Amino acid sequence: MEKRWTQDNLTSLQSNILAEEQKYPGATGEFSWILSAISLATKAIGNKVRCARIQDVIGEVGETNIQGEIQQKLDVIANEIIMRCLGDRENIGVLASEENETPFLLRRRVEGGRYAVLFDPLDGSSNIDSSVGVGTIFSVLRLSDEGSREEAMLSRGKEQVAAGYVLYGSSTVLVLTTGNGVDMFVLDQSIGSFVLVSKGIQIPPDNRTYSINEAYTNMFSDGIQQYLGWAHQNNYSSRYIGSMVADVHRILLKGGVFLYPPTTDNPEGKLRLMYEANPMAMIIEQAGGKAVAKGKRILDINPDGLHQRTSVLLGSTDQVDAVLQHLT
Ligand code: AHM
Ligand code: MG
Repeated sequence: MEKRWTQDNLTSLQSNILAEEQKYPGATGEFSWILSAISLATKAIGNKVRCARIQDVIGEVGETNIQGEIQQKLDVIANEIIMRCLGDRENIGVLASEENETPFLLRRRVEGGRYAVLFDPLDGSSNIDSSVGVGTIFSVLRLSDEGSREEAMLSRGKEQVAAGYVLYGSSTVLVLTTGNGVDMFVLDQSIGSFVLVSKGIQIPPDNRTYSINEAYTNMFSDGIQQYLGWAHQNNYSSRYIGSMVADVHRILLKGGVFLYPPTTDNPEGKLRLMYEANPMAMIIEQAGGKAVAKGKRILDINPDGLHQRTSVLLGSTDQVDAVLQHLT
């Protein structure tokens, strides 16, 4: 049962993590270090996002990233902030980003670098010039001893030890799971801290709302087109921001289903498995929902590359199942 927090019991992100760690004998406190760095980085990124058009942070830098996508100035700024905030954390061995072709090897395992942190520094950044909600997505994995730095982090999503996102929306919201439910924090600007507002979030069922870029309908499979036709006949509503963090956040709180299926242009899907689909899938599953791609649980996909793309179908279990019924 979701428990709501009030100002009467003010808990910061930091104290919540420390309290959670104390439940596990032998916990080393390593997460506190990683998550405090993520918290610092996202506060700094949020600050830049909120200065759009006041400072020179909007527009394209004239470069494309490894995905062949045009980089926005804020993509680059957000990436640099994360590198600066996480780069000196002693237990982070590897940092990998949507914006960098190869991951940064910070320190080897024998030097204490036990974790990889993978992130999309500013998801939905093509929306930034119209002040739409954008976000940072992150995934934390244990590094294996085997292989190159990239191979060492290519674990399935179900091996993630933590996942989360920060939505820079009308408020700045941090959603986090460490595999023990989903908690939500809101940045209280007056004290500069993420404050716990909701613990053990569960996605509500029975919300007939889908979130998909419906303009691509002719490029979707027959099954997806049939689902959309069925939804039109069955009193569905549609919400699509085009910023995954904002769309998924709405679904986490209100229910419904998010789809980014394969298209004829992107037959593997558009979204990235390791730092978009996997962390979102872990959050959604931890909140009682379902996340699949090509009929398979996203968290079970064996990755073959850091920037691998995947289709995404996630949300309330009943609404994901309603889509799957049309895909057989
Ligand atoms: P990005 O990581 O380059 O910002 O792209 C990912 C974004 C998602 O936030 C969003 O769900 C999707 O791209 C929207 O794509 P489209 O414009 O094709 O609907
Ligand atoms: Mg993205």
